[in-house]
Amino acid sequence: MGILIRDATPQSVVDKPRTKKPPMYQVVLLNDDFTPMDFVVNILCQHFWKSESEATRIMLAVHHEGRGVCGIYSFEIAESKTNLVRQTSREHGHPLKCIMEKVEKCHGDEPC
Ligand code: TYC
Repeated sequence: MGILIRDATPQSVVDKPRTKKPPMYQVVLLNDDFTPMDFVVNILCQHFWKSESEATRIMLAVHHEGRGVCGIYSFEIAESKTNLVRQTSREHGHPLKCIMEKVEKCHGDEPC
């Protein structure tokens, strides 16, 4: 009789799906004292497909709380939108700051 060698891999690991969801990135606007409010609203409408009222809500959240999420995307899309916001702001002479952050955990009804 041969020797039975047991695989030490836990069943939970064996059962785990091998495909991992790609990481998602949120594009975030930061507040400053100089960028006009209507410029920020236009950015949100034109580049993030927000309605006028949703764009105004996000802009005011940034204004009062310091930052706000414009949307959640794959790395390439988030990078290109971040660069577009930065470039458009510079072209208009505004200091608007836009960053992208890896989404660590999805919560609530945020798309991820
Ligand atoms: N705080 C700016 C003002 O009072 C408005 C503003 C909102 C600027 C959002 C940047 O991401 C921003 N004009």
